[in-house]
Amino acid sequence: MADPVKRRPTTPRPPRVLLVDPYIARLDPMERKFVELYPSLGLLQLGAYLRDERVEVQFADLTFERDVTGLRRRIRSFAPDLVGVHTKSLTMLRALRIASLARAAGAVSVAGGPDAASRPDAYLAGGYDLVAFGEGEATLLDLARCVVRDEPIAGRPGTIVTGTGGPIRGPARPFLRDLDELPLPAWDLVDMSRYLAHWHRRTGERRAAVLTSRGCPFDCSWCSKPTFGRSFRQQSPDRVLRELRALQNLYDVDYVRFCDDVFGIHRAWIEELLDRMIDQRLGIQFECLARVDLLKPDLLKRMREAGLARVYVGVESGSQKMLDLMNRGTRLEQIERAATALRREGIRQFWFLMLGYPGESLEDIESTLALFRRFSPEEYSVSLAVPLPGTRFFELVRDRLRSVPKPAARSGGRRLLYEAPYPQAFYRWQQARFELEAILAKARGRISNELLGEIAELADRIDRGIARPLLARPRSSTPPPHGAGSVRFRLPSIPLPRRPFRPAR
Ligand code: B12
Ligand code: SF4
Repeated sequence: MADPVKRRPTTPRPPRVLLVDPYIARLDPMERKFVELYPSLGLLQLGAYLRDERVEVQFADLTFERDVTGLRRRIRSFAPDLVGVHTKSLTMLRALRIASLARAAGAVSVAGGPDAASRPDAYLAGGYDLVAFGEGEATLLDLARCVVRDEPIAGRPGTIVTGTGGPIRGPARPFLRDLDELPLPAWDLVDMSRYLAHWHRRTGERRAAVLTSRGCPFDCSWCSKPTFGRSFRQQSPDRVLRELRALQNLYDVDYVRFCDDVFGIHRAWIEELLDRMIDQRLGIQFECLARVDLLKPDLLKRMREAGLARVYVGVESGSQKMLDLMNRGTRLEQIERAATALRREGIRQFWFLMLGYPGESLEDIESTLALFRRFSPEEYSVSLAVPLPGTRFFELVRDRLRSVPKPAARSGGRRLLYEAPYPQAFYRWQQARFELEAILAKARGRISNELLGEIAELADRIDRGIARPLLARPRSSTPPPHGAGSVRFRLPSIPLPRRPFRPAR
């Protein structure tokens, strides 16, 4: 392909960039039930960075849209030089459609974000002029300038274009050295009031998302980390507090989701942040995703004092063998310690569990269920292992991948995507067992323990006497029926120690 930039006339004006988040909440089967809506932090950060460099930026946020009709109009009216689209596997098909809208309007289209970086060929073949990989700020600015100056893009750092002899991949761009230098996210580019109203309706809180770091040094075998790899950088506690205060002042935010891959990797850093939050009586509640090895009881106490209300915990499996196979780097004792401390502190716990990872036996599934029974987390998600391109898990099962009909690409990994140890129907039954277990836990105190025990035992008997003989047979080559692959569940009423959040002092 000719260099896409060659199509553009030379122009002295500032570049115009339209950032697009192709995610449409109402079309996401998971989000319809469990909506976690926040504007894309990556794009908000890119928008702020470009604007500081005198690029004209708009953001087409499809989150609350029905389809791409409004986007088509937006492209026509703004006439961007560059249309930059954020990609996740869930939104790939729509992202490809947007490339054709950009092309029709004569704009250069660039796909960035985790999915395009993991499988650039698919985006280039699907109509994108180029794919950006790695950290986006400097790359997108460079591209915008190249486009208006009519300079060639092929070979620029952080980009991939299609050349006559195959893809031309520029060198990787070094990461930004100091995250504190990034401007605050450009919240004004999206309609924050819609997000805040959404949260207020759902929870009574005004929620926003915040990132304090980029990357993760751990190495779980199923984790896709195409952008930051195993690198890890974090903002100073000062910078984080500045962002929190800005959200409070501008949008009256009272609850924050820290979106870091893993929150509080360095003990000294998190202690300093927590101390400041407590000292300054910030009064913002928060939730975060954490690893059980980092959630030490004394730290959790401090986190609760600073406003921690809920933690997403990557438990994944109740079998040490499986944790080791996943290269998770955590131990069952750490799960038990963290779950106990969370319960003691009255902090809600949302467990991520995974079924169907290669090597998982019936006994391993049973151990996971037993752990789940023991701790009854308030919320959980049991999903089927999804081999994401670019991961070791993907390479491991590459020859066992199942061809997925197109609409499934939109289903957000809700079905078995590879020939797992057992057929999908068996995993669906196992998911139902977790669901039953959660219902029984919820009913504790309202129904006699004897009856609850009998129901649980009946389910175990069905498992051993019917489900296993019928469903846990060696895989056949016939594809199992389509259907849900992930169950997320919320337990509203497990009694927790009553410790309402109050800023210290
Ligand atoms: C926080 C988070 C969420 C939050 C999103 C909050 C928000 N709105 O930002 C929530 C919980 C809502 C979420 C949901 C989902 N997530 Co998520 N999420 C993350 C997480 C942990 C951090 C994302 C983030 O903010 N990163 C920091 C920013 C700065 O980085 P970034 O977004 O990658 O953007 C940078 C570059 O990629 C690049 N860039 C990004 N876009 C573009 C566009 C252009 C044009 C250019 C040039 C550059 C560029 O520049 C940015 C700045 O440097 C990542 C893991 C990770 N580390 O990326 C997973 C991750 C992105 N999520 C993932 C998935 C699968 C999902 C879901 C599909 C899960 C599901 N089945 O429900 C949904 C999708 C819903 C949606 N809205 O699209 C996967 C994506 C894998 C893939 N190949 O698609 C990831 C990588 C996790 C993983 N390892 O599997 N997620
Ligand atoms: S799953 Fe979490 S802890 Fe493991 S590598 Fe990915 S981001 Fe890091």
